Amino acid sequence: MTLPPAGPVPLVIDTDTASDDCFALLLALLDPRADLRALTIAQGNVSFEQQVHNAFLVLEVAGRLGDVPVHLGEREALAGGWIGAEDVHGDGVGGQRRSNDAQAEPEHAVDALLRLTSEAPGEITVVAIGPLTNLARAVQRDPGFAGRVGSLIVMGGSLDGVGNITPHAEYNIYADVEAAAAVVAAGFPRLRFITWSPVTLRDGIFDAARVEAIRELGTRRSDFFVRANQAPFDFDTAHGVGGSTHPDTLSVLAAIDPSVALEERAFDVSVVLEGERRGATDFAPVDDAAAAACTAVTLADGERLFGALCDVLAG
Ligand SMILES: [Ca+2]
Repeated sequence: MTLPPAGPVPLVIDTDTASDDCFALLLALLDPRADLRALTIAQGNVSFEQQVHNAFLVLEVAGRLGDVPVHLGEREALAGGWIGAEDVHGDGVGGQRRSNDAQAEPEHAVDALLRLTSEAPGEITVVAIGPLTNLARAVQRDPGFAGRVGSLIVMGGSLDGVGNITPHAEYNIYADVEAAAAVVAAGFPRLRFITWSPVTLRDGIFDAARVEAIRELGTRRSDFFVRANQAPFDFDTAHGVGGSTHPDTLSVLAAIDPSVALEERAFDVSVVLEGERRGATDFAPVDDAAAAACTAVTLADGERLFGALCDVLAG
């Protein structure tokens, strides 16, 4: 039994800002249950500079420019290189451009993660909705980091071995496999997963009717959503998914609204580093929750997810 938090949940979101990341950020910026302390940008979906652009566009759309610091992080995976997903996301915002020239903080994302958790040990929920490079660097730099994170929610992996960038691997894990392995081995005291399959594919889909309902809200934010969501909606529906997928938004909602997780179970987890299953996540159920490495949401309330995002897009 998880009791609802007493006040707004202090959050840091580590993001590869494109499409669903943007909607997750809108939720974190506008839902009164969230107290977003910082954004940290990780290499991922689209080019790093485009991701930075998209983050400032989202702050503008939310009316929160200047309120939340943006810290730039790692531009390549731990092992070097960058695996993008521009075939899914386009530029991540449907060609929309920001009209502000706000600047990122001079402090690096990894330094910000270390500092913010030192200033409030045990209090901050980190929601990681991109590849885990920044988190892994923080773990490498400071062995005490993991113990200072109150809760780490990772969007990544699959409970049933179904991938989305290879037949076996989910994108966020695959885009920095070594980082994911370092994070799951780091001993975060409360590590929670929102996975691609089956949870996102069953509970995190916005079909055409939902997208139309958002369009009909008729606000700047709903227009932003519809345009930024078009490319992934087209990609996903062309690949047999019944709409666009929203695991990042679900991850943020899980941080601020425990009731969206209808069922959450304890697991041990390992990341496959070698061979054709490189980037796969092996989750093994554990009876003793206290001894488990993590939990994973196994059933989520998709209507609650849709409603929570509609609430902030309607404003
Ligand atoms: Ca993401």
